[in-house]
Amino acid sequence: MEIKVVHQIMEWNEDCSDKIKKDLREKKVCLVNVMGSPGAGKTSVITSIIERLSDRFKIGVIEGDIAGKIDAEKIQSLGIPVVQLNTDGACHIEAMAIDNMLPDFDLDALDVIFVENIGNLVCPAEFNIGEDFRVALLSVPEGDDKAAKYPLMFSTTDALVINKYDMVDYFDFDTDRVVKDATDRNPSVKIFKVSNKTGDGLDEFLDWLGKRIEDKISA
Ligand SMILES: Nc1nc2c(ncn2[C@@H]2O[C@H](COP(=O)(O)OP(=O)(O)O)[C@@H](O)[C@H]2O)c(=O)[nH]1
Ligand SMILES: [Mg+2]
Ligand SMILES: [Zn+2]
Repeated sequence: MEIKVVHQIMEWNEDCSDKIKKDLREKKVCLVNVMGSPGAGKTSVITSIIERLSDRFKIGVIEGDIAGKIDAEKIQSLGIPVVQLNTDGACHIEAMAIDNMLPDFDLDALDVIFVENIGNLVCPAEFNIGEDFRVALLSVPEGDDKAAKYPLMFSTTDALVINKYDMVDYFDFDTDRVVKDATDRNPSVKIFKVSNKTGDGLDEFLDWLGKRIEDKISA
């Protein structure tokens, strides 16, 4: 007789992710999962979002890091409610951690929570954390082969931000290749070329992001 195999952790994670979605829908709060390599610019892009969208949306942030609270301190200095999640070695965030952290926020006073996931192009993409949508970052210095090498990250994201585009002339970075690799697997992905240093490309990205948040909290 065949032995039954149950994938406990993933199923548990999915249940918890669904619960978070339900809880946040009731509170009309949108959750955005921001992913990418260490140094891709996740904190920088969240900072740009706060600077440009906080007159329109009430924003909260969950900062995921293996250790420390460097990024949470940056966000707090902008006057934004933030909670730091330390995974103490774990390389991704699971839904249960988010569920445990939500009571730390006044959800009635928020429109959107951005979660900065652990810097990693692999397993964060495997775990839903109750997000309404995903934003994946790939920065120019990481190289143009990453969408092909880490397919799950780029095939499950709603938006791909190609960050540090101010550096594109200094690297052999074939943007068309990234766009092709990402869209072959994920035809509906929105791709933005952005520089958080110069601000180029941010308007297009923030237009899209603002509409997605608006749709979610007015639904
Ligand atoms: N040149 C350039 N540097 C950037 C850009 N975005 C972020 N950085 C720099 O990249 C480094 C890592 O950024 P950070 O936001 O901390 O990345 P994270 O680890 O993904 O959160 C920092 O030194 C940023 O100043 C960009 O668009 N252009
Ligand atoms: Mg960071
Ligand atoms: Zn992991």
